[in-house]
Order: sequence, then C-alpha cells, then structure tokens
Amino acid sequence: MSRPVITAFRASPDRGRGLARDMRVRWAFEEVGQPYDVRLLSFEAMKQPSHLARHPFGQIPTYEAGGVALFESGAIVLHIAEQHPGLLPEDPAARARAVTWLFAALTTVEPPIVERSMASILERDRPWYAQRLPMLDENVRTRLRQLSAHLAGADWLDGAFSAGDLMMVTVLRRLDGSGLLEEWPDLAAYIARAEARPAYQRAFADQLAVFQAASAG
Ligand code: GTB
Repeated sequence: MSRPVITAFRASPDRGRGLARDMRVRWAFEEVGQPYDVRLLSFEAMKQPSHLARHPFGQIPTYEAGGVALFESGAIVLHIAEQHPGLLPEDPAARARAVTWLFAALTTVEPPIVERSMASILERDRPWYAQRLPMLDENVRTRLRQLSAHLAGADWLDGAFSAGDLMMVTVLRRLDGSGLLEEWPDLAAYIARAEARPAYQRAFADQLAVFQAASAG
C-alpha cells in the first residue's frame, strides 16, 4: 500500500517549534511506526481550489491514504490510532476513555489555550489587552488545575500512554513561553515525559528540518 500523505506548512510561523497541528499527526505516525510523506504548502497554496477540495477551510493538516481523505487533526490522529496498534487500548472501555481524553484535549482544554495565544499575538498592542489577559490566564489555569488533579502523580491520563495523551501534550505545548505551565511542575513533567518519547523526537526533528530548509532557501 502507498504511504499516507499529509500536508504541512512550507514555512511554519512557529519557526520549527512543533506547534502547528501537523506535529500531532507526525507524532501519531511515528508512535505506530507508519512511514508517511508530507506535501508542503505555502499560505497561498492552502487557499487554492486544489487544496480546498481536501480541506474546506484551507488549512493544514490533511491526510490521504488508501482512498480515505481527511482533514481536522483530531480526526486524523483518531483514524491513525484506529488503523494501527499502539495508540488505543484493546479493552473497549479503556479505548473509549482514551478517545474521551482526545476529545477533552481538543474541545475542553485547547480552546482557552488558543484564545490566550491568539490574544497575545493579535491584541498585544490593543488598549484592552492588559485588562483582558488576567481573565484569559485564569481560564487556562482552571483547566491546568483540573488536569493536574486528575493526573494525581500518574505518568499518563488513563493507564498507558494513548492518543489522548498525545493530543493533550500537543495542546499544552502551546503554552510554552506563557509562564503558566511552570505553576504546575507535575504538568511540566508530564509534557517532558511525552517529549522524551523517541517517536516524539523523530516527529519534532522532521518538522524542524522543514523549517530549517525553508529558512536556508
Ligand atoms: N481544527 C483544525 C485542526 O485541528 O486540524 C485547525 C487547523 C488549523 O488551525 N490549522 C492552521 C492553519 O492551517 C495551522 S495549525 N492555519 C492557516 C490558515 O488558517 O490560513 C495552527 C497554528 C499555527 C501557527 C502556530 N504557531 O505559529 O505557533 C501554532 C498553531
């Protein structure tokens, strides 16, 4: 069977920090040992009809393999996890809980983190930013506090490392540089534990190499 193809930024605005959402898909492929190819896109190419046919919102990442074409990083990671052993437990109840954590990362934890991140980029010079930031920080802190209470010293969210942890860690990494993660050393250790996984390291190096090539060219 031919290798799956995903799309990613040709020149990621995160400057190779692995914060764009192709990183979670790359990491999932590496965890399950599935080689893949990457089609790199400029911002302009992402808005062309050929890409809009794959992604109605003109974004990355997308996924194509064996007649299946997907967009949305959560759907792609879940699909990879369902196609290969390694990211979801065999036991049906544990599997359902791992999928629950994947959704929790995307729909409960990611929104306040993205809201804070976007405000810090787009509103930093606005007169209301200084007043708004404490509320944005507090919304993030609420989730971090709750996550920390759930982890309660465990290595992973629910037993063995799963697609739920993979997604949660990619979501939390977007707080890098905010100073908020440092308030929960257990969460910082949770992220570091995930980042130490060889699959993560390979995925990170691959996306960094793309940025370095774009910068050199
Ligand atoms: N819900 C979708 C998913 O999960 O796949 C969201 C996809 C998405 O937001 N894609 C972004 C994109 O294509 C790239 S990842 N943006 C271009 C556009 O909308 O025109 C988001 C992202 C971008 C940059 C950073 N960064 O620089 O730190 C972090 C995250």
